[in-house]
Order: sequence, then C-alpha cells, then structure tokens
Amino acid sequence: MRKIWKNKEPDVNLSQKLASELGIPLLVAQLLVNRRITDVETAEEFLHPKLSNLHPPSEMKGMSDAADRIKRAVSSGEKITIYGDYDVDGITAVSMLMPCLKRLGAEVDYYIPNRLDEGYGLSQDGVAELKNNGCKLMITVDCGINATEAVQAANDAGIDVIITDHHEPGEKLPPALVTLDPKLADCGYPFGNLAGVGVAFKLAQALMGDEEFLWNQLDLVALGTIADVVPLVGENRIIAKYGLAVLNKMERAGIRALCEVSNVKAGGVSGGTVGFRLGPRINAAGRIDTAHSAVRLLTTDSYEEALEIAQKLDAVNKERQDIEKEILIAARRQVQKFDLSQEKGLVLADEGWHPGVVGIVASRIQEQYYRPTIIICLEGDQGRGSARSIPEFDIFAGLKKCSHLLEKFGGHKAAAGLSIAKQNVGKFRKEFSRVVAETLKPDDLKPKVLIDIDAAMSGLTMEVVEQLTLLEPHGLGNPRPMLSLKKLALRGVPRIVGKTGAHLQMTVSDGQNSLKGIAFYKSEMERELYDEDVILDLACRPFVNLWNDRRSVELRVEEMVVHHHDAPDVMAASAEIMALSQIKIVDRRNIPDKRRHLRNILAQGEKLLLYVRDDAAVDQLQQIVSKHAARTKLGLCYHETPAGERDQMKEGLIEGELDAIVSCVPFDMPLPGLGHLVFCHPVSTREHFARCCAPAVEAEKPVRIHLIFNNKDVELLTATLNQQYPDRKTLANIYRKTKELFDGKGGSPVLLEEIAAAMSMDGNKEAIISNGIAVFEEISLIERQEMDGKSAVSLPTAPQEKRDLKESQRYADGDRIKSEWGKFSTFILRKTAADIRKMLLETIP
Ligand SMILES: [Mn+2]
Repeated sequence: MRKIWKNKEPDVNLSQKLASELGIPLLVAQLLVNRRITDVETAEEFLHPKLSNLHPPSEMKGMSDAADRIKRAVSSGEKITIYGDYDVDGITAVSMLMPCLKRLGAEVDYYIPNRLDEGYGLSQDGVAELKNNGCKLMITVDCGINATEAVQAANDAGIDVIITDHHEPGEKLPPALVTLDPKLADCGYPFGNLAGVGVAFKLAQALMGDEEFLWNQLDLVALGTIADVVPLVGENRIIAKYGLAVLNKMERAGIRALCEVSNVKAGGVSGGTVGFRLGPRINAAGRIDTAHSAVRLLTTDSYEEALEIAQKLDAVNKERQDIEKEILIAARRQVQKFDLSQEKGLVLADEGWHPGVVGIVASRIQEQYYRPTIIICLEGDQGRGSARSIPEFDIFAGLKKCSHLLEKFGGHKAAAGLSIAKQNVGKFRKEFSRVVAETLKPDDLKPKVLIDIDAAMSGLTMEVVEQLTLLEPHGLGNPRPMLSLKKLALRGVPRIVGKTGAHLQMTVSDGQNSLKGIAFYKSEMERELYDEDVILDLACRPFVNLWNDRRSVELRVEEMVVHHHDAPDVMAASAEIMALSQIKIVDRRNIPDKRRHLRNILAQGEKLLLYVRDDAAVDQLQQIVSKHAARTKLGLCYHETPAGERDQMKEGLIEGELDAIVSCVPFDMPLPGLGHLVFCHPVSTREHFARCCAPAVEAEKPVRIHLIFNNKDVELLTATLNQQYPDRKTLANIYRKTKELFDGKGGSPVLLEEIAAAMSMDGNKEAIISNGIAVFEEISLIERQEMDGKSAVSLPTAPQEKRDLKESQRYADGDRIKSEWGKFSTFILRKTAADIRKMLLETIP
C-alpha cells in the first residue's frame, strides 16, 4: 500500500533560536521542536538526561505511608508478598522490588497469576492463596487499581494492601491501605507516564535512598518501561537511558543469558532490542508457560541456571511465534475474502485461536491493512477478542458504540479487549465496520509516514548525524527521526543483499554528495530501479556506520518513491538516434544473484531475447527457465540452427507463440514488441555486441538491455575463445602428434580420440583438437573423414609445400577476435552503462 507522507514542518525560527542558544546543529534543534521541546532548559534535560533529575519519590501521594508500613513489616518480621502481573512490566517489577526488600531484611515472596487459569490482574483466588501462605502485607505491582473486590477480600483475610499501579483508576478506588498511582487525580506527582515497574521503582527509591544497589536495578526498570510501551519522555527517558547502560554492562546473569539466546552482543542493547528481542522472550513465559521462570531468570546469580531458563524461554517464544504465524495466515485468509472497500473495520473470528497471541496478530493485521482490527477466539458459545487500532480511530469509543452487542470490553484509544457471545459476532462485525466507516475519512485508511524534516543531503555531515544519537533512546513519544530526501539520482547499480536476498543496497546522489543506503525487505523494488536515470524520493533515517574501523554516514531507507522520466531525449536529432536513445541499459554486472534477476525479468511477462555464451549454455538456460517459469515458451537458437528456423522463431516471438528466444549467436533481425534483451554472458567483440543489440534498435518501444554477466563469465569467455581458436603453439603440437601417430600406423587414418589420448593439455581436449584440425583442413594439411561413425584424420601422402597458418580464415578470425576481446573484455566489464550506450550509438550502423 502506497503510504501518505506527512510532514511535520517544524517552526524554523524557533529551531534556529534553540540551535544557537544550545550550540547544536539546526537539524537536531528542529527534531527537538518536533518533539515539543522548545526551551533551553527542557532541551538540556532532554539531550543530557541525569539521574539527579529523577523526581523525589516523596512527591507521590501516599509514598511515605507506604514506606512506613513496609518498614514496620520488616522490623516485625511480617511476611510480605509482591503481587505482580505476567507481562514484562509486572515480571520486571517483581524481580526488581523483591531483592530491594530482601536487602532491607524483609521476609518477602511474590505471586504472579497464571494467565490461562486466572487471567489478568489481582484476583480473589490469588488473595486466597496469599492468605494460606501467611502473608500479612501485599504490595501489588502493575495491577490492582481496579480490583476492589480482591482488595476487600485481602482486608477481610487480615492482609494489608499497598497498591502500586500505573493504570487508569475507575470511579471508586479499592479499599487499600495505600494506593500509589500517578494516574490518580490527586496524586500530585509531576510525571504521569511511569510504567508499573517505574512506580515500583519509586517505592524502592523511597525505601532505599540513592544507593548504588538501586541504580543497578535500572536495567530491569528500563526493560519493563520500554516493553510496556509507555512514552519515553521525562522520567521514563532517564530510566531508559541509564537502564540501557546497565543492560549493556550485562552484569546480571539473566540478562547475559537472555542476550546470549537472543543473539544480542554486549553493548548492542537498544530500545529496539528490548522491544523486539528481550521483551518477547520474557513475555513468552507468561503467555504460554508460567511467569515464574522469568522471575527466576532475572533474579538468579547463577549464569548456568539463567542460561537454562533463557533457552527454555527462547524455545517457548519460538513456539509462540509459530502459533502466531499460523493464526496470522488464517486471519489474512479471512481478510482476503472481504471487500475492503466496504469493510473499513476488520473483525476476524475463529475457533481454536490461542488467546495468548491474538493481540499480536491483531497488531500485524492492523499494520498490514491499515484498518482498526479485532481478532476474536471462539470457544463454545463465547468469544474473547483483542482490538488494535490505527491512530486515526479511537477503538475504545468505537466499541462503546457497539456495546449492546458485547458482554464486556475495556481498553483505550489504541488497544482494547472484549468478550462477546458467539451468536453476536456476525452482527458485531457489521456494526463495528459501520461505526468505523462513519467515523473515518478515506485518507484516514491510508498508512502514513511521518516525516520530521525535508532535509538536504549536504546537511547530513558526520558531525550532525553523530549528534542525532543524543536523541536516543527512541520509543513512543520520541520516535527515531525520519527525514525525507528528494530528487535523488542513483549512483551505480543497486545490489540485492542479505542471506535470503531480501534487502536492497544502493548509492544515491543529489548531484554533489552521495550516500550509501540500505532498504530492508525492499529487494522486490529492484525492478523499479532498472533505469539508471530514475529519480528517487526517500524517507530515511541517517546513521553512522562503522565498518573496518571506518565511519561513514549512511541511510536506512524506510520508504522509496521512484519517478521515471519517460520524456524522449530532445537533443537527439534523427528518428533513428531517437530509437537508440530509448535503449535503457540495466546495469547488473556482477549481481550476486543472477538467477533472481532473471526470474524478475521473466515475471514481467514481456518478450525476451536472452544471449548466452555457447550451445551448452543454451540448454542450461532452458533448464533454469523451465524450473522457475515453466509456462514460458522458449525458442532455442544454436550455432548451427539454420536460417529458416531462426526466421520461424522470429515470427513465433512476434505472433506471441513464443515468449522468449535463447541464443548463442547474434539474432540480428527486427523483433517488434521486444521488451528485454539480456546478456547472460558477455560477447567477444564490439561488432558482435552491436549486432546482438540490433533487435532493440528496431523495436517499437524502448527495450531494456540487461547486462548480468560477471567477472567469472569474462574469464570463461577467454577460456572458450582459446578453445575455439587454438593458438599457434597448440596447433603445432596437435600437428606433430597427429603426424607421429599417422606415421606410426603406417599411414592409416588416426581417430581423433587417439590423438586426444596421446596429448595432455588444459581445457576440453577433444574440442581444442577438433577446432585445430578444422584449421589444418582449411589449408589442406590434414583431411578429415568418418571411420565407423567416429571422426578420424589422415595426412596427404604427396609431399606438401610449407603452408602459413594465416592462410586459414578460421585461424585469422580467431587471431583477430582474441586480440579484440583482450581490449573489449575490459571495456564491457569496467565501463559505465552510459559509456556502453554511447558505444552502441556509435557502432550500430
Ligand atoms: Mn504495565
């Protein structure tokens, strides 16, 4: 789906002021302004986060009461239980807070509900279990703010409750002893976006002060904060920044083990690593298995134990990914049956879908189709669903409008959960889609790329790009900067890279500067870049690449728009030159995967002419084509293919009975309607090359001439020519040996295979000897004959006058061709596409 590019257009005056006051590049200042950071002090704090800028925990209402109660429990030896949730936020909160309390001398354990048996959050069942274990004080983390009944049950069981949570409170608060939640209206805390682990950390801070021990727990706080996708601004930014530094030290056994199984190197932990690699593996524990192993992982001192758990989590995560993939495929299949012009909101439902992964699947479907998406797992006559929305649609409000069809629902603008009776799913699908359609404008359903700044390539110096790292870590509320660079040209040949050939590497230029770019998962766009004179607009993120100790600015290309100029060259004078100027050279010399490029060309379904090196290569290519594009109808043209058959092939291609011709000789007759002309291998001379290109010149529309040979093909052609045209020394040896054998047999014919057996030389011996004898035949030194169906030769009995090899046309041709190839091989491999096109212009008659 083509995305809409949305520019933020930062306030230039404000940016300039900020840039000069802070002494930072304008680009960085513009990015700050885009992130609503407009004054010097806030900008300083943002660019250089400091632990000392963390807010005092005492500013949170209830903090000192909570700390007092916990200290009392410690001194009187009351049992404390930390009650957490089974996601990364909850697990890290438990794993962070427990050792802090232990260090204070508390008798403490924890409880995390089982996702599948008990479900989310604080429950009465959980409280009952705590009571049995002798708990006197319960501290919730990342949950509890709406668990009125469970808290009441705890109170009834003689358990005091301290709620620490970051979720939105309901109208009535649970009857806890103390409730810590920055979302409380009267909380008084200056920062409202802490994660659950962040609130728990404030409590730990209140209990412990500014201790080294506490700062070392920031790895877990950052882990939970980033994984919970809270905005990475304010206090969260300080936590993320310092926490990532602790994570990268990898002193915690569990983190080291987790990074080991996730293939993350020391120093390589970024926000993205946490979100996409570490987080999901920790989450896997709660989703499918139990969360306890994850707590154990993050709290053990034994690397061996940690590694064992990490490997288990990794396996569970893979299992989860497999389940997810399966459901995703099934969900996509459902979407494909919809008429998307009608279905503006997607409601997908089926039996047997795993409730633990439908949220992720909903996100993926939402991203792919850019529509609010709800995935429902049906079980019996009930359904449980996960909803994910696009920024343009408030899905919680949308569900509200359909609430008469739902049993339960909850959530916020971007994501929600629901339960529904199976019989209502059909009605709900119609209703929800109608609500979405009523709310949204057509453009709302097109995906957007948010561009920070339309930049100039000249502005992306090493110094500026280096300073962009000051804006890290990125996440919600502080996205990685996205720039647009427009009207760029391609330099050289884009390359398909990566193990599976999924990515595209290219160099782009604004005419003066050029930068290398990598476009992940965009290799299919390669065919749009066939013309070397396309114009590109990029949405990209610049970064400093370190390779072999050399640093360079490069671009990570996220989106690419390709403009073609189709206007004919006005400089061209005659119609003939016009036709020539329309030849497009698609320069893919030394492309790593030739076959893939061939497949791309075949897939376009245009008429093709493919040139290969020799008869054997014609057959090889036929096999490749029939394997990858079985329906392609091929005409095969060999050295000895008679002219009549060639004419038939030509007619066949024009009439559409053939799709392509594979030839090892110049096919120099007009081929109207030809789309592509492909040199799989180089040819030996300039004149030969020009003859091969003749069908392109006479075509009705521009023909693309693809050069897809490589260094090795050039070497092979050298070897082929040496075989086809043996040199003087080789010829002398062949003659001498033949005469020797002939004399030895008393003048009876000698078989070619006898000569071959008697000689040693490199390459295809039989072919070289046969070609050598063809030269001697031309100058009547040797006569060829058939003997029992085999090739044999004899020498004339009459004495011979001395003959010069140059009298043989074949020898003279070979001499000339090899000498021309010596020069032309360098030309065809090294010169630019423009030079090659120019040469064609000059050479084609
Ligand atoms: Mn949370």
